[in-house]
Amino acid sequence: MTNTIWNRHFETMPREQMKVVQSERLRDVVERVYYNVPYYRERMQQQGLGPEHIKSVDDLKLLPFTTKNDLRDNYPFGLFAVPMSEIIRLHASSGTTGKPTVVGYSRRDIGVWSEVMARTLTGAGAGKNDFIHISYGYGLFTGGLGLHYGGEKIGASVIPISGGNTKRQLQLMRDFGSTVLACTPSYASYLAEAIEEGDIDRDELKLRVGVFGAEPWTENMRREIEKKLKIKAIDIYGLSEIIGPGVSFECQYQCGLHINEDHFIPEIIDPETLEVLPEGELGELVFSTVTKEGLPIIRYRTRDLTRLNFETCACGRTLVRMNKCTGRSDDMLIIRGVNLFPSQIESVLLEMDETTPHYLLVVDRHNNLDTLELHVEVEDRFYQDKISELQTLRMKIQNHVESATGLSVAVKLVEPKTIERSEGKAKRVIDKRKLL
Ligand code: DLL
Repeated sequence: MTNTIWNRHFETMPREQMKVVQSERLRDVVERVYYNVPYYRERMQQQGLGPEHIKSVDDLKLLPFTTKNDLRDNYPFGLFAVPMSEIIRLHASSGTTGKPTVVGYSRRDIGVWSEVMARTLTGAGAGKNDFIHISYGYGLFTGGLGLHYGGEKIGASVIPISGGNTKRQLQLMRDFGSTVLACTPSYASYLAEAIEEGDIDRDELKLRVGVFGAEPWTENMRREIEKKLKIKAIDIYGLSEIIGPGVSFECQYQCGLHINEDHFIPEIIDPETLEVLPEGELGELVFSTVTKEGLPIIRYRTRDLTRLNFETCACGRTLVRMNKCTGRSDDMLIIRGVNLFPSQIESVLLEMDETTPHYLLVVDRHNNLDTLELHVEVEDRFYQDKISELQTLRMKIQNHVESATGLSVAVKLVEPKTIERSEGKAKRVIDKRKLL
């Protein structure tokens, strides 16, 4: 039988002992951020806190939160805790407006990332005899390289194909005999459809498991993918600010995602009151990284909504499990695996004087691929212009939005005052995607 636990010591550690490990590591990281990151030192001093006040994980609740905005305000490297000479990798993800969130890794951080990804892939049932077809994007996005390092660590044969060109993906999947597919769940559905309609038969492929994440997906979608692709579909979760993929992963039992809590300590808070909620309640997930060197982060508000389960799993792991994430406490959208805040669109429009800041985003899903349409009101004076000028303006908005967000978008210009005004919170998004 294949070994499905990569690091038995930490993954099956008695909970009391885990608390000791976490407390020791927490004391260490608090000291590191206090002395090396002025931002954290100031925040702690404002609260009258010093490293000596944090003795165990029970004191976590005393520490200040960190948000995406804090990262943006310290753009690009202001929260790094080691000199740049120690940073060997940078990644980035979308910020709420123009600036991305930048994350940096020391050599040891890359080692931790490989370790947690090795646990993830092993938990999914992958091993050194597998061929891992990685269709997550390579580049500033953490998906491709995260899976890549984990795949190499477990000794599998890694195929860094990245995204795009579905026909070629399927051809190579068949020719190389890929057994593990790593991509977003929506791309997995798309591939399943392409197989149904294309020249390659499912039975020519050796796929047996998929590791899917980077966006929310439902149990129905899982069943659909499992049926069509004839594989086991495993949910994997993570975020750039914490490390990338590798924060938590499902095991063969598919009953919650095990958090690598010897590295990332979770809490669940009420997003309104910011109070820590009792065990098992639904709320916003918060993480503190306790081993990261480059960008250690304290009480990071993920905005993802879920609940925690501390019971030992049938697989033997004692690592706390989080439920599948299905919602967020902010307005971030995930479109084709790319994170998008409506405010990013707004800031593009505000920079252009031909448009008004009234817009509407329409998100939909066709053939299992997300589509994005942007309706923009143009200034009155422009609406009187010739069609060709409106066409030029449309292309200009499209180019600006695409280069700011990295997403292709269909722009539709609408007459002034046609987008519904709201007295309360403006309705900027219509999300028609039915998560199957
Ligand atoms: O999406 C990292 C990743 C790559 C995870 C590949 C899994 C696989 P970001 O681009 O920073 O990082 O986006 C993080 O994506 O806060 C969630 O809202 C969402 N997300 C990630 N995984 C899942 C999942 C990567 N399994 C944001 N289910 C997170 C639901 C997910 N949402």
